[in-house]
Amino acid sequence: REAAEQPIFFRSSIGSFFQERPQISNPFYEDALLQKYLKRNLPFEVKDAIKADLARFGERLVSEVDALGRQCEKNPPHLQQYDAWGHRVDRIFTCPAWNRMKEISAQEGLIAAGYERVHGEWSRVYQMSKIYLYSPSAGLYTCPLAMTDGAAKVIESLGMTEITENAFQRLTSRDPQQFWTSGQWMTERKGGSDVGSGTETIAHKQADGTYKLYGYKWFTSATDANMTLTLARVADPEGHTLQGSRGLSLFFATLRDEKGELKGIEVQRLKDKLGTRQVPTAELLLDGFPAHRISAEGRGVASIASMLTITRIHNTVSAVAAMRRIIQLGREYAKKRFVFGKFLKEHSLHVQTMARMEVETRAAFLLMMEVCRLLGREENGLASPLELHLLRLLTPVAKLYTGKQAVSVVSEGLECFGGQGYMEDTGLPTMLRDAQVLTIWEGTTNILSLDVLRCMIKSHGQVLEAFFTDVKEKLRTAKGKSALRPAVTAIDGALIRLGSFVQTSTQRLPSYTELAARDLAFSIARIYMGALMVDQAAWEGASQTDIYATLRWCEQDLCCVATKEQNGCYDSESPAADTALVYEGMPG
Ligand code: UCC
Ligand code: FAD
Repeated sequence: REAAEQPIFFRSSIGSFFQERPQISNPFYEDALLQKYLKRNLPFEVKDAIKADLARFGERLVSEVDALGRQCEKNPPHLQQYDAWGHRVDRIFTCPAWNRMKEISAQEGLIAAGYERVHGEWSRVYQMSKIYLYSPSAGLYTCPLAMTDGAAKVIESLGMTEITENAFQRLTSRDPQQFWTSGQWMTERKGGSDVGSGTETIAHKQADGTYKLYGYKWFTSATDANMTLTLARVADPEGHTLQGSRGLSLFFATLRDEKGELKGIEVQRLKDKLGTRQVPTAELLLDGFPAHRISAEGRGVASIASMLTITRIHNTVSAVAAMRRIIQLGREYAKKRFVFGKFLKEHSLHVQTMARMEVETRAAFLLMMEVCRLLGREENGLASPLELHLLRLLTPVAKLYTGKQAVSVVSEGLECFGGQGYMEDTGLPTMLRDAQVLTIWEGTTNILSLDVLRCMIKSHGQVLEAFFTDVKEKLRTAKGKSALRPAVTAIDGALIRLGSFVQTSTQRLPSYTELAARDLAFSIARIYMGALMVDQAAWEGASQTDIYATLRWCEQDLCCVATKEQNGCYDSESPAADTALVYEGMPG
């Protein structure tokens, strides 16, 4: 017991101890795995330029961007619907920091880099590495960027026309004065997943070949965008439309006229959201919104699919980036926080908790990079058929799995700061709120699991064959490394179980496979991530930590689909049992 000469808590004196806050430093230099990935994979001629740019950008993030991101959270957008004299004006106000993010995004070429293709097949790895570093500091400006990238991809894929060429130049511009962002309006009140039956918006053809759209878009994010891509049903001269997906066409439109006024749009309200509060997300009434049809009639969903690929990859990048940032902050904090006689860093149980988060993040990072690499190869005409199948399969797999991981890792990460992790003004709760959306928008976990089935069925199994071939190849190259043997054995075993499940399930009803879809997608994710980790750890430049992380990852249940005999729950009796379980005690 120390005898206090003077009380330290009295009147205005609030004690002398203040916990030091966690600080970020250059996220590029702090990211050992990113650096190893670039060192291992980038060809000599591009390595130095990319690394130098990422290191410079990392400094800019710390010195300038991170504070702007915080401003975006603290000053959310607001809507002015009427002016003082009662005129409907529908102006969305965003804070200066949000507007500055737009300029920075253009200057840094965050979209341009993907389309200039200066680094050939590595252009996407370069661009996405930059966005990965940017994301946790960006105040969710990554949301409009994702949709902007997606729109550029759709325009490029459909072939440039007189109407879309200017838009493409702007979406991919490095000049802040020229740069445009795009929205992506698919969701209506009846359905965001089920777009085919949910879309009520009708397009009426005008004499000049353009259209006017009438409908209600229930979620439109970053509605401060310059343009949008959206879906609607073309009405015939009698006003009839075709229902279902086959009735949907894709439209391009700019939002405002020369005076900056919205054209044929009423902003009904801004959404009151759990997170993503930095982003203006609106409900829009389209009341004669002028638009151009850019897909063939009835090919709307198929034409917007390339956008979904890009935005789902961005979602993955944001998920992995959030995990990486919470670990960077958490480990820095653990060096400063002193409890029970030592720093948190010296409490093995605490470090074990963070090590588990690190294993998740490493696996997710490698999957993210693989998808970006495949995208770059596809866009540069270098992808083999096997790689094209993998890109199609791994895009939804990566989105659905990393979204779930991000919620769990970021939640654990908040706990690493104790009560402070729950305090708004630390900025930490924002990370959890913003992680939660990653599992919902751009397709929920179940919808993406069904997308995995869709691509397996549509390719007549070739997508899955590519998966098996590639995993086996990755394991083969690592078989000589004795330290990795337990991991290789675990993946081998999981692959056999998955293979036999797929074999038996093809003889069953589609409803059986549908019930297994989520477990199947999770199994594909875990096995593929394991294979990527083995591959990384088998590299001659790998470190002991790569091996350790791989072994830890492969300790989990890598194949979580099961047949009835293995207590699987996908047969014809399961839905009734599930329903009884869920609805027990609920009247009606
Ligand atoms: O949430 C949104 C924006 C959020 C803000 C941006 C954040 C970005 C991340 C930033 C991080 C910070 S925008 C709304 C997103 N909405 C969705 O993702 C919709 C979810 N629902 C689906 O994905 C459904 O599966 C649908 C809508 C695609 C299902 O439609 P259908 O019409 O029932 O599907 P079909 O009939 O199976 O497919 C129609 C065609 C087929 O091609 P064809 O006709 O040639 O046989 C499919 O193969 O579309 C093709 N298709 C695809 N192709 C469908 N999905 C895909 C796909 N994923 N890839 C390639
Ligand atoms: P529902 O389809 O009603 O889903 C409810 C639940 O049912 C989910 O758990 C889902 O997985 C499950 N489910 C649905 N169908 C099936 C099935 N066949 N089998 C098994 N389970 C199923 N949309 C846009 O178009 N543009 C935007 O800019 C945009 N911004 C958004 C911003 C935010 C912050 C949020 C939260 C959403 C945004 N959305 C946007 C909408 C978003 O894409 C949809 O909310 C999402 O796709 C889910 O659709 P839903 O809300 O209709 O959910």
